[in-house]
Amino acid sequence: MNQHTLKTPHHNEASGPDLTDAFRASAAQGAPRHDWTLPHARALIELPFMDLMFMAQSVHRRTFNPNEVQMSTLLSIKTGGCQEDCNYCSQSSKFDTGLNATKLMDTEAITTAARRAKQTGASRYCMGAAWRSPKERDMDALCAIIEGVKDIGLETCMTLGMLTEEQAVRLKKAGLDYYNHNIDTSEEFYSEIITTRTFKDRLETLQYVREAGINVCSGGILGLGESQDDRISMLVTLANLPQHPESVPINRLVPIAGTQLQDAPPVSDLDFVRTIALARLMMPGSMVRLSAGRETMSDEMQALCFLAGANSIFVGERLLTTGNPDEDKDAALFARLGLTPSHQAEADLPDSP
Ligand code: SAM
Ligand code: DTB
Ligand code: SF4
Repeated sequence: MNQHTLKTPHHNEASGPDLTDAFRASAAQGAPRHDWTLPHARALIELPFMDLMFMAQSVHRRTFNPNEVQMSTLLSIKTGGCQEDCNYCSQSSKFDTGLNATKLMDTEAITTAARRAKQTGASRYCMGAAWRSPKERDMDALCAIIEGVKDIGLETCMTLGMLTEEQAVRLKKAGLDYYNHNIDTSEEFYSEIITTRTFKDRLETLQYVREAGINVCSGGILGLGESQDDRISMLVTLANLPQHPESVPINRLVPIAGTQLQDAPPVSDLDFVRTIALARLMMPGSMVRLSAGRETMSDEMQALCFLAGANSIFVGERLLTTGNPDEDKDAALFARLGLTPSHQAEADLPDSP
């Protein structure tokens, strides 16, 4: 690297190089750490944009092929009527969003949809349920669904709300590969967004999932009215878990009419890209998923997200209840950027404890 590749380190006159330099140096080398603090992470996200992008892309290339992006498909297996009050969500029964609530889908209907997804190139099938937590009476059906989707040759991921320790173990035994459970935002801002559960509840489920041996998928949403420090704090929590999540979805809020956040001011493109870069630097071995909100992103904006280290997306015309770019549009984007679908599973990656 020549002297113009990164901002010169700053020195504290009294005590020599300050700790920020140590964090910055280890981040530049892609060394995973679990002792992040807000000021040290802030010093990275506030780097000049070119330095931040260069650093994030350099770290990205140490572990990943920069021209490959993993693709997952989503299916809502139980829609609407949720008891939680997440104030961004179309599926909360606290808001009138015009959504029809459904029961848990039949295993056969799910496996039929999964077979179609496999044909379109997805390597993982993610199934979401609008539950606070699964009921014991649903567990047999959930296990049968996991077995059916695995038989098709797809990796399985579920997001069902909070789990008990026993439920996590049962899902693992049925063959579940990943569990998605987002912390959504910072601990400090959490109660502004959700009041029917706590940040601690979320962390507890993540611990059960990890202990059961299921790969962890956990991230959040930008555009909830949070500050930059809230975004940084959310990533500090994720990066300071005993093991980094294998997968970190970063969603841009899809504003839903009827919810409390229907008119939330959108997060700027460059602030979104900076947050992706910070996630890449703080969790260098994790897949960073550019999740909800791609319909509002230009090709150029998505290219910047991939340059910042995002390497996974959801494909297919629907997310859970909202739209996603259609397949032809994504195929054209991949062709423009010279990207190819990756089949690398996070679980195959070098450990980033
Ligand atoms: N009910 C389960 C739960 O909350 O964990 C699983 C489904 S929930 C819809 C999965 C995640 O989708 C949420 O944690 C949130 O991060 C994201 N999400 C939901 N609505 C969204 C929206 N309107 N825009 C962006 N992301 C959203
Ligand atoms: C995640 O972080 N994003 C996905 C997945 N995990 C389950 C869900 C996005 C939902 C977007 C709003 C909707 O379609 O209802
Ligand atoms: Fe329910 Fe999940 Fe939506 Fe919250 S995000 S209201 S828990 S479906």
